[in-house]
Amino acid sequence: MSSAQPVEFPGFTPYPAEFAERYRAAGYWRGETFGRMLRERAAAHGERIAIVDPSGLSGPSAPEGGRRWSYAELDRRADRMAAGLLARGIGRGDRVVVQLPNTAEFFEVVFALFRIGALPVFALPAHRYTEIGYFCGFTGAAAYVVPAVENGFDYRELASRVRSENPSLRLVLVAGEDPGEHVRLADVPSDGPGPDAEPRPEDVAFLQLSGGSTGVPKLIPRTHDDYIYSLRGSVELCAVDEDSVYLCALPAAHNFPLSSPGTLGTLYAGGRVVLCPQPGPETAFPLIEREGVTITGLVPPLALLWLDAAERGRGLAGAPRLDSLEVLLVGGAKFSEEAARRVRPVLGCMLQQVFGMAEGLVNYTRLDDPEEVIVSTQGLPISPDDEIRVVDDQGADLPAGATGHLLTRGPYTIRGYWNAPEHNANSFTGDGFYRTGDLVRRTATGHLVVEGRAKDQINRGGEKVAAEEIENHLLAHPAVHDAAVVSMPDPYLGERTCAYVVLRAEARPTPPKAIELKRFVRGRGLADFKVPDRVEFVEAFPATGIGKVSKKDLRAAIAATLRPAPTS
Ligand code: OOB
Repeated sequence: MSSAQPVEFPGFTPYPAEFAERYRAAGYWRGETFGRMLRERAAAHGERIAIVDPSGLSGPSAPEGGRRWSYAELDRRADRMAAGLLARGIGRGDRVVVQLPNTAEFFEVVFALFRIGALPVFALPAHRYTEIGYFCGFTGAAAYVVPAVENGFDYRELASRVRSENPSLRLVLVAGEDPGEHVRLADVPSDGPGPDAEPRPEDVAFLQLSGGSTGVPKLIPRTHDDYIYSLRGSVELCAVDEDSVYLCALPAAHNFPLSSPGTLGTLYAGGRVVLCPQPGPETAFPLIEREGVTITGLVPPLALLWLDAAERGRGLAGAPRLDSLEVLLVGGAKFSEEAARRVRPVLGCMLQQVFGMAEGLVNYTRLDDPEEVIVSTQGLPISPDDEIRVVDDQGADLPAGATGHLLTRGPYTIRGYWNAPEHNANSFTGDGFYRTGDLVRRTATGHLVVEGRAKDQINRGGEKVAAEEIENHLLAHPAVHDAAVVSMPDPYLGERTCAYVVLRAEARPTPPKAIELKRFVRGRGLADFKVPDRVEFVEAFPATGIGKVSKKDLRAAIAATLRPAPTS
């Protein structure tokens, strides 16, 4: 099989040639691709187990104790799935929206697409009609892969609706026994011919989703070269090797459990991935014991749940033992120092804080950092060639200790969102630094501490909500004149969303209830985590000096309302 001719991928901003050369010369980009990576691991590890899916698919054919696929089997399945997808007209450069839960099929499909050179678009199981319709429309997706029914939600119906409105969508594949009007994923694999050319290492491998701070999510094109480098770096820093067992508790499609070091990092290292259908301790703890899990990654609210459950279970007869666990990664949102201090004594494992972003840059505290650094910072970048700038509002560089805007450029950070020239003009500097929207400070040792955020986004326990997106949905309600969505403090999630609403004059005599507006937003087909947690009605918004809505004042107002009354 030969390497293919370059395929034009319009809308992709490549790394400038001199940077690409530098990253290759430094040995970061080694010309690997995901398809070949799996082939090589299968050759090296053959019958070792790659994937454990304890749930299997629900239904009568789910084997006891779940499914265990060796590297050889995953490799074979990816080949057969690739051949079947090709036979059904999915080819190189096609976009395929993948919305699968934490099941073995996720890896079968994704590696098949990698082999073909078709691009997975990683949707989350929580996404609904509005988001999926947008991903399919914006990317001109050729196919969409869903489970049948998951957590009480029928994805087949969602797929029917999205398909009827997106002519580009030729194929809907359903992982489950009953595909409805669509095609059963299990009927796709074939022994037919595979792709006649491999994707190149510098090609875009997939589109990841941005947390977003704009009206619609932006798509993040990651190449084989850049992403595999971030895997290799992560694997090294987290000491993952072929004896590691990684528990994937967060949604597999998210960048954190995918690559930090995540499922793909673990497969890169020849280790074992255990898929956790639900992230709560009642599901995860018994799996940790049964499968000898050594490492996992969680967002802060889940880490808190685990800590509390482990504390309650300590010394109780029959409580699952977590002795095998060596490393817990916590990231996606700020982990409080107080909680961070509990990890080692309560769970008996090391903590690594992770501060990363789907756009690229990932920082880790190191396993051998002093305890104080581990609990109070968000770590150092993976690469010596990750360029970090902390700047003031005017773009001037700030010294260590000062808080400012984090800008970054490096061997695995994108140079542009896909097909978004206007956003790119705002999100990147002229010389290619990505404006992360995070406010950070550097310690004397160079460790980063996340101090806040300049982007108009709410970080709901790691799930990102773009204020503008929700405001647009609220504005579609006939009674709403204006809307401003802000974060409010929450002891469990860190932040929740509060929507401030100004009603139209004609709606004021019979105002809608808060619950009605929440229902309205949900009814527009949005992921549940984006529905405002609270709605506050006001006559007018406080304004800044230049007449913009002062979200700072709104945040302060709701925080003051929530603050417990001082006890005397
Ligand atoms: C991860 O990726 P995204 O793309 O969902 O979100 C990125 C944003 C960052 O810009 C920052 O605002 C926030 O999430 N964030 C953190 C954080 N980790 C991420 N804020 C404070 N402390 C942290 N430790 O969330 C992500 C991607 C890869 C690895 C880990 C997390």
